[in-house]
Amino acid sequence: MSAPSWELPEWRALAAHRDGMAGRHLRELFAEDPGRGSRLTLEAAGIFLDHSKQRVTDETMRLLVQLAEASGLREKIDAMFRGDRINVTEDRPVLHVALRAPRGADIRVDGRNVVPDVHEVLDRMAVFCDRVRSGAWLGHGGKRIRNVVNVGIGGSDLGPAMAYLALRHHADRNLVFRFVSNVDGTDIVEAVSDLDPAETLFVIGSKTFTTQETMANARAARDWSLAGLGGDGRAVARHFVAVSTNAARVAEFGIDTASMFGFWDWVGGRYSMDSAIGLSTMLAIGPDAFRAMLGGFHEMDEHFRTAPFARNLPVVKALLSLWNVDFLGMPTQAVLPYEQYLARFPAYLQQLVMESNGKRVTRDGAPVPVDTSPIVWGEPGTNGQHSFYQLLHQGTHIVPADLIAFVRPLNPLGEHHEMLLANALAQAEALAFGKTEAEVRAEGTPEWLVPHRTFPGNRPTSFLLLDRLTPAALGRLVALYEHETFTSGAIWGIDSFDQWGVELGKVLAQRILVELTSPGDPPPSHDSSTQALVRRCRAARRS
Ligand code: G6Q
Repeated sequence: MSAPSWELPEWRALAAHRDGMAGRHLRELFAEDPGRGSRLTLEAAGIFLDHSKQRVTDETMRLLVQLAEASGLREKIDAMFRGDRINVTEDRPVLHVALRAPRGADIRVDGRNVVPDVHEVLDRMAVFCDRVRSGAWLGHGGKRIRNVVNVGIGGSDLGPAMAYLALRHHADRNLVFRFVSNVDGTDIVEAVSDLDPAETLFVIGSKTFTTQETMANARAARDWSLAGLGGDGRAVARHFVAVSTNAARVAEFGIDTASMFGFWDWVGGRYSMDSAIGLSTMLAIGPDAFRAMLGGFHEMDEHFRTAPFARNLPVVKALLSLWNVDFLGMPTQAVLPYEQYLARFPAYLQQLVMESNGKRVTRDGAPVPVDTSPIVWGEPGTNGQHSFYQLLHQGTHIVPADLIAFVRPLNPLGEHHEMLLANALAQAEALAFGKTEAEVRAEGTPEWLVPHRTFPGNRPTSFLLLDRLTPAALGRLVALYEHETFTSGAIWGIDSFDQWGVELGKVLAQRILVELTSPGDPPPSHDSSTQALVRRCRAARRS
């Protein structure tokens, strides 16, 4: 087994290079090298990446690629695509790439080709979605389905909710979609308050079919549905379908397993929006557009699997992120889509990146002495410009940002799209080059205002430019970030596919639930703060 990345000579070479670059400003780097803006770019699978406004030189990129090579990235990519059990703590393969493999592909888990299974489920999903969309699938009272409510949380919610919004332009407008995730009753109450149970289909999405929040919401949905449909238990079959890997629990809940769409334990929750968990997406955009989205994913998979690292979009993006986090000491990462339909994309990426790489030990359990996942956050532009961009431009923290823009609008309207694009381009320019004191003075600014009106610049951005937000484009974009996340995790030597960090809170919540609802005062079993809060909640609810 190779040494951890931070012990490699390639890591030390990058640290020395960073020290040599200290104090260099993007203004100088661009002035010295006029070709930089067109050279430090990359294009693949319909995505153009301009990383010339990152704080890197050709030498930085060369050293970063050497680190990727020395850290065994090639072997790790091959192991994932081969179906090795790379999720070591859960002893599972990681094969979301099989979800979008073409029919004839051969990807094996324990000797069995899983691609035919994937297509069998996709075909069943297509038949079901066509029936609902055409009105052939009727509700219990004979009405056609007008509303679809996806019930799920985490990976069973963020992907479907993000994708529905992202692809809304391509969706059937005769269907209303709602997404319920939170165990806060408000979520489901508000989601169904204006819906007719006779026209409402629930998609219960849960890989395990045991998640507390989803099961509570699924039960509430069933109660609401049955109450509105005269209490006939047979109505469940017409108004509930399940997406899960757990047929036994689905049957126990009362959903016929004929109305269940399966997936497999080698699909992680946050990597599942292109599995049957995407049933609501397929209901919205139809089977053909869903397959086009899968085609986009697959295109990026193939690029990632085959392109040399220096020309490999996910690898280059991961290396830039590693450079910013571990060498330049910038722990956060903003994602700024200049596309309203991508409003939930930053939230989706928060889970993808931070649940995958928010880890502090290697796959062998040894502490990682360097920073791992960046803290991902963001909002669509131009809204963010009138809010937190102040900090991006003039704050004391430096926040690297991905700006994502599309050349062609989905809703052409006057000059709106040109204004949108102009703003995206202008922000990247302003963040990189800022405005010097001399420039501010030259505008006749009074001396006392000069520091306030100066922009330091040298704030790194990557600019991602795509043509149009189609289903295929969304597939390429999501796969880009999936593989970027994989690459970063591989270089840090961590398990990007488990999520033990969410367990402790779940266990404690179960215990506190009992204490909140027990008739007598519970014995002290917590720290004094938690204990007092439990007592206060109990007292307030009694009064
Ligand atoms: C994702 C995580 C997590 C998971 C949810 C829902 O990678 O595992 O967010 O998706 O906890 O789990 P279920 O789909 O099993 O309900």
